Amino acid sequence: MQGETTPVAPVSLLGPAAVSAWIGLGANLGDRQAALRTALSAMGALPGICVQRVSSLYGSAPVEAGGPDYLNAVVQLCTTLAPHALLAQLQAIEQAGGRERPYRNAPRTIDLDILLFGDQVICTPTLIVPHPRLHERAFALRPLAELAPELVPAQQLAAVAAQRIDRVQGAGWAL
Ligand code: A4P
Ligand code: MG
Repeated sequence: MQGETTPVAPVSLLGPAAVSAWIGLGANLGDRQAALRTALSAMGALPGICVQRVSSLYGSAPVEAGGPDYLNAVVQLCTTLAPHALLAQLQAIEQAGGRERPYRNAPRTIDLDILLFGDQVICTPTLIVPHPRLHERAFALRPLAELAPELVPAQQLAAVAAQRIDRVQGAGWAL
């Protein structure tokens, strides 16, 4: 029909076995934007990972945590890595970014969480996907909904509407 477009699945340079993974990025210590940008380019440099899309940058009040405001964003990766291998690579990037873990939800230079890994449901001692607190957090849901509204039910966004979060910059923050 004229005027209608057919949705086209994103073409992956990694081949048909590649899966879309959605990663939440957060930082509330040091040069937060530089830390997010460094983590993003480190992800893109890894074999078996393509960065497909990057959300806007959001400023957010700490949720269930103290310390300064966060910068948060979500990126869509395409990857041939298995989920635990991806987690290990993300943790290595966190370490390189000076991440310290003195106590639960402590302020951090960089946090990289796997929010979704394709449509997989994973429940192991070291990895739970979808991320177990995704649905409770505007700082993850808002940028995810910006990139993939079909993945975020409207009632989930409504339920976190009281959490303070502001879009501070478009996707150009990543350049
Ligand atoms: N782990 C299990 N599942 C996953 C997953 N899907 N992705 C395990 C990443 N890691 C996963 O994580 C602790 C352990 O969770 C890891 O060893 C891994 O095996 P961590 O990164 O050491 O600690 P964390 O980040 O404090 O834990 P977590 O569970 O990611 O924390 P949350 O619940 O995400 O909360 N407020 C604002 N405004 N913005 C934020 O970014 N972040 C948090 C962290 C709290 N409040 C915040 C923000
Ligand atoms: Mg984490």
